[in-house]
Amino acid sequence: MDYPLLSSIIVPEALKKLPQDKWAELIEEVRTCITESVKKNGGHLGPNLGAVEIIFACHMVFNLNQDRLLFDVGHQCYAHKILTCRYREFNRLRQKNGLSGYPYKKESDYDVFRGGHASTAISTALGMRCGFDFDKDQTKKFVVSLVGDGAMTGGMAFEALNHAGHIKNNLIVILNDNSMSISPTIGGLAKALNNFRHNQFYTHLKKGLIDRLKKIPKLGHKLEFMVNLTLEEASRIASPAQLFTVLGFDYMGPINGNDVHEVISTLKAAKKVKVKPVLIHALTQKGIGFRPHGKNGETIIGPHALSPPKAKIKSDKSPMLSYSVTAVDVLKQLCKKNEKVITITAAMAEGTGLNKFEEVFPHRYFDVGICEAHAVGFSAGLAASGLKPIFMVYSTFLQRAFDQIFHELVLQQNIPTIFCIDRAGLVGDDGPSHHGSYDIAYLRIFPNFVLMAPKDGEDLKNMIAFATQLNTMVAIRYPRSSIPDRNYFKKNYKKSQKLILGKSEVLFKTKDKKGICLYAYGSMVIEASKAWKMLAEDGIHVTLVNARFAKPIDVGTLRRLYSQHQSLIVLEEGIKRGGLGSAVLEELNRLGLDTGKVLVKGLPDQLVEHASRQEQLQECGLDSRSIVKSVKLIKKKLANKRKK
Ligand SMILES: Cc1ncc(C[n+]2csc(CCOP(=O)(O)OP(=O)(O)O)c2C)c(N)n1
Repeated sequence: MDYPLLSSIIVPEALKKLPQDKWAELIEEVRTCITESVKKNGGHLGPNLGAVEIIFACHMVFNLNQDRLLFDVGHQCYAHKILTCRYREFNRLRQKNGLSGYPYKKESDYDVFRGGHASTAISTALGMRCGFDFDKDQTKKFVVSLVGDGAMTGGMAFEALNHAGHIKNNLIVILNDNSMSISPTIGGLAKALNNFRHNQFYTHLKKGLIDRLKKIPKLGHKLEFMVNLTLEEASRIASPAQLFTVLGFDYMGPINGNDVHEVISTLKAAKKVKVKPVLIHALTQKGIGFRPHGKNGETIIGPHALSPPKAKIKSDKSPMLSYSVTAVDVLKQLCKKNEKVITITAAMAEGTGLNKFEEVFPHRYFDVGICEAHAVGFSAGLAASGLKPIFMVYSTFLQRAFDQIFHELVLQQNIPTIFCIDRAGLVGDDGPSHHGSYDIAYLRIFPNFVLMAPKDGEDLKNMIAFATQLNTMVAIRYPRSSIPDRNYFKKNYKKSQKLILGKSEVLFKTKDKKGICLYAYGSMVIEASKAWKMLAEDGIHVTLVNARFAKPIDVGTLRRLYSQHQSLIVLEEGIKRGGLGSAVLEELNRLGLDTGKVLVKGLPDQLVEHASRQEQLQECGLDSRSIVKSVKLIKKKLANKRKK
């Protein structure tokens, strides 16, 4: 693909020299560059196409080598990457060693904060703005944050707005309002924004009146001013403007966020406001310029790409079901039998598959918006009223609700709530902001939590049903991956064992007296099983255990396995520090046993960058081949020891 205008911009500042009559052409190049890359690599097409003009305008109005542009979530920053001279690498977006799908400071100084989670950018921008005020050389720097209407519904965004109104400095917030989160935005704010968006009457009335007044000689301009003022005031009474002005913001808008000239003139006006934060309300269209059938009519990309891509499982050859889809199927069955079951999502109905549940049970489903902390509090309330809430949530986003897990659930002692934790483990191309690395470690510390992970669809089904019978808090984690073939484990090992609280499932027991035991949790069972097969082909027979529980752990079986094997390898797709491996070490230590026999293989104490999930598993030594290597290495070491 040729990008003649983009290639002429050697440094981002050169953009300002681009003649106005070339702007539309450049914007078209940016859109093509985005679409071409997403077509190949997946990514957030809709939000990025919708934000091109706003980002272009920011580059025109601000000096972004001095001023700061912060992206909320960061999933809409592609135009910014392209305009900051990264368009050549853009075709490797989200690939191993390629560009990240989010702002990333290591890539460019124009990326201020690394992104991924929602509702954070007003806080960080306000902090920076205040920080600059401490240094006389930096007080003139502008700090701008670009926030979507979905992200604006998050608690942290509201907290930051509240604080910004109090601080009274010239923070600029651009509300990119496309009336969509991933699905349509939820809640009262969304409704107010939407009403305003559809209030064509107001906009037309104002424009028509002013155009006519302008024609009246002399008096026209005075009247125009008064009419403008009156209509502005009238609009404020029942509009989101009221919310933002009450909080202390200067509200500008609504403007057409896809009209570059309108955005530029509004940004220039915002720069002049000195003692108040400004909120620019920009209406944009998600996916604008998107041609689903390409220029020549060929289908280039599925419509879902207007939202973040669903759990596309690139590494798997067969069209197998994902854990997410299976979990929702199980919930639908369960719901028919148990009228107390209620499901909750925090704006991730599509990603978790819960939209399919809503189609069948709309009254047993809540989407609370991008508000995980609220979702946990809300679930606690549902449970306290006798229902069985099941919160379907990505592991990384549940982190938002750490204190609510403690205060609204654990502290209450009898609030049985279920978390179905999706994307638990490595997630592939979204990278470190989205890995579900920490849930085992941060849930294991709480009393009365039961932590489970299925090895396959049958386990998942049994675990969800089992969780609804337990009178406590339960977390079931599963990966961003397909479910193993339903006969896989039956074919290779004996019949699956009944699910009993705190009991693991021994799939194969070696007769080798100097044997090694693989103690695998959830998604690691399939990798361990593949390794088991490869090892068997080489004449090495290891014990294979499906741990099933990370809390309570199966101390009895572990003790037995410990005494019957030369070495125990714990495998988990979660952070090594504090995870299941730590739990095993703690228990063995408590029993006074030598923990030197135990090897813990899990996620490292560092960030794992974007790549495919399979590449990441390999990088972390968690794929079947790496497990084989570890077993052989231990065998060798043990043999050498015996020789000495
Ligand atoms: C804390 C958190 N929860 C959930 C998500 C998943 N997520 C990514 S983008 C998005 C929608 C954001 O909507 P909006 O801010 O309106 O931006 P748009 O995509 O519409 O431009 C969601 C829910 C997230 N990134 N962070």
